[in-house]
Amino acid sequence: MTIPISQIILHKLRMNLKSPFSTSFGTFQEKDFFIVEMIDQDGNQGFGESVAFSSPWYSEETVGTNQHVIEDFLIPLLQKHPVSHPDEVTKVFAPIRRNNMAKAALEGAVWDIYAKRNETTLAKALGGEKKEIEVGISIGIQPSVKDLLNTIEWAAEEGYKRMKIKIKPGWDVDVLREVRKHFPTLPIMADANSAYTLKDIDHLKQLDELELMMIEQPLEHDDIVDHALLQKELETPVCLDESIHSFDDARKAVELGSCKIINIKIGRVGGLTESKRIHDYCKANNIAVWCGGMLEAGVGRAHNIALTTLDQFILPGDTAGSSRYWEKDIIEPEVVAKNGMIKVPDTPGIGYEINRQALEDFTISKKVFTL
Ligand code: OSB
Ligand code: MG
Repeated sequence: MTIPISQIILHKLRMNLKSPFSTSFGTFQEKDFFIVEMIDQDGNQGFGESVAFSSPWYSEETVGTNQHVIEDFLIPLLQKHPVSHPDEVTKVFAPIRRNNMAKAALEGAVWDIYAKRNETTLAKALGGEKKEIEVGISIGIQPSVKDLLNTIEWAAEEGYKRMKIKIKPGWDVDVLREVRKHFPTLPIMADANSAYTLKDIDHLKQLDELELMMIEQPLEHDDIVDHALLQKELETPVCLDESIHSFDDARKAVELGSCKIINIKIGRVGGLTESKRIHDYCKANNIAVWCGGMLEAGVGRAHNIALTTLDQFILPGDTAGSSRYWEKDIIEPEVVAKNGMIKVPDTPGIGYEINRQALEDFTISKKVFTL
């Protein structure tokens, strides 16, 4: 039986991060993004969140390109091709190249509505069994080493299971040495967001003495060849983020030896169905995966939690609690991480209610599409 989608509502939101978040490519403070609301003929509501940012720094997609692609291409495809299972959405969207975050926002809403129609949780609909998930935290580039040490100490007290420290040239080996000195046994890793080239091999090799869990995306955002050369020279495992946009990207990177670990972001790979395919391939090939983050509001956070219940997500992800990012989130209850664990909700779909008042308060525009 097809899922009788009757309406899609695109909510454009603006939310302000509690504190600026800095990476090697730029700083985030105010965040504009889309929440997709989908309504079926039986009155079920499904929600998805686009993780595209306002500027094309992390990838080529933006809030603006999402709007164009969702309105002018993806919704018309859904109007023409009804689906009976969310896995079919990937095929319906296949004629459109890339634009994975736009696709994932709609696909996520279809998954939520599908789980609700079947009176099951999104986690179970995906095949996940964990009752709680382990999470870590991503710490942006700080004004000083002292600030970084203080933040790590706070995160350790909160119980986060691993600390990811953003690095860039000039804020890397020396800073991490200092961190290691103060926290000799803490699980730490580094994320470079493509700030280095192969010319930096000797510099990066110094990281090997610090026993990092991994280094994430040290080289170009679109590279898997140079990463394979780098991984041969480094003892520290390489984890790929930006370079992996699909199942085939993951397969090729693993075959080339470009990484030992993969960060799966639902938006970057075009949805939950593709995320699951990458997960299954990594499981069969003994590659550890974890769930990345894009400074999501509650809806995106809920999708990340559901995905992380799959069993090859053996490393703590970046899905910290709502209060790490927002004064007020758009879901109820908000996501709470206690001792680095998040309880997987057991009510149907994403398992969190939308806080309609908060959604409205953060809305800057809204558009309704009838199917
Ligand atoms: O590289 O994982 C990344 C934030 C924005 C863009 C890219 C990245 C990040 C993070 C933060 O590391 C993850 C989070 O806390 O949501
Ligand atoms: Mg990253």
